[in-house]
Amino acid sequence: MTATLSEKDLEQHFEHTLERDQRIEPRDWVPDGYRKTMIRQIAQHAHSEIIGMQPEGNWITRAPSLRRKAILLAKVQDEAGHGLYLYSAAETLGADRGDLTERLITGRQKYSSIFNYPTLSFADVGVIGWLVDGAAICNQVPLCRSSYGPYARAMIRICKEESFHQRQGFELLMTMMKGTRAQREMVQDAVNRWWWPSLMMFGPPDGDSPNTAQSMAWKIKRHTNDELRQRFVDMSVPQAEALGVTLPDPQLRWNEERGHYDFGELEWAEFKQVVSGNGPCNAERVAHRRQAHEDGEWVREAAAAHARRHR
Ligand code: BYC
Repeated sequence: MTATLSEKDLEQHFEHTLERDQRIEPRDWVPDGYRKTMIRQIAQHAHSEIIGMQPEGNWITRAPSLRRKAILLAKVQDEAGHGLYLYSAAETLGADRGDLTERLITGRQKYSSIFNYPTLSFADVGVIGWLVDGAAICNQVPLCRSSYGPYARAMIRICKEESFHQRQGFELLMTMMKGTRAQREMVQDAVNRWWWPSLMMFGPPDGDSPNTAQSMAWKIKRHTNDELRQRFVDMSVPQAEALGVTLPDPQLRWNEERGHYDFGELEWAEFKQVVSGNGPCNAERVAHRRQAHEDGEWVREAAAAHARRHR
C-alpha cells in the first residue's frame, strides 16, 4: 500500500533533512526557490570553469618550456572537467545543459567576474594558480558540505584538483622569483593586477548580498561572502611574504584585537561594471565561447545521430 504525501509532509521531510545535516538528493522534493537558487549557483559555477579556461588557455602556445606547457594543458583540461561535472549536477535538478549554454552565450547568466581580466604575461598564469585558485579553494571547501548532494560531491573532487592548481601556481611564481630581476618585476606586476579582482570573487559585501541569508538557511552556503574574503586575506599574507611579493594594499595590517588582517575597501563600482558585462574582457570571453559553441555544432549533430542509431 502506498500513501500519498502531502505538500506539508514533503516540506517537513526537506526541513528535517537540513536539520540533520543530511544531503538533499535528486529524488527528494525541494521548494521551488531552493531548486532555482541551486541551479543558478551551479550554472554560474559551471560557466566560470568553462570561461575560466580562456585566460590561461591563451598562454598554452607561448608557455616557456615543454614542462610548463604540459602542466598548463593539464590544468586547463581539469577546468573543462569541472565544468562538465557541474553541468551534470545542474541537470539532476531538471536544468537542460543546452539551455544553460544558450543563457551563457547570450549574456543572460553570469560567470565569475575574475575571468574578465586579461592575462598580460606568463606570470599571470602563476598568479591565477596562486590567487584565483586559492580563492576558489577557500570558497569551495565549505561547499563540500553544501546541502545538495550532487553539488557537494562534485566539490570534493574539484577541490582536490584545485589544490594541485594552486600549488603549481605557487611553484611557478617561486621559480620566477628566484630568477632575474625582470622576472620578479613580472610577478609583482601580475600580483598588483590580480589581487583586488581575486577579493571580488567572493561576491558583494554581506550587506549587499541578496542571496546569502536564504542560502545559509538552506545550508547551500556555509559562510558569508565577507567571512570567506577575510579568511582568504589571512591565508594569503604569509604566502605573499614567503614569495617575496608585496600585496598592493597600503591598509593591509594585522589587527591584534580582531585576530585578522585589516584590508582596504574594494572598488565595488568596478565589480558592478564587470558583473554587468562591462569589464575589460567580457565581450571577448563570451564571443569566444559563442564561436566555440557554433564550431562544435557538427560534433553535437554527429553524436546525436550516433546515439539514435544505437538506440
Ligand atoms: N562574479 O547574493 P550574492 C575557478 C552574483 S571557477 C560574478 O552574494 P551568492 C577557476 C551572484 O551570483 C570557480 N557574479 O550571490 C576556473 C548573484 O547573482 P544573481 C567559480 C557574482 O550566490 C578556471 C549576485 O551577484 N566559483 O575556480 O549567494 C580557472 C549577488 O551575489 C560574483 C564559484 O562559482 C562574482 N564574483 O554568492 C581558475 C563558486 N559574486 O542572483 C579557477 C560558487 C556574486 O544576480 N558560487 N555574483 O543572478 C558561490 O559560492 C556563490 O554563488 C558566490 C556568490 C559566493 C559567488
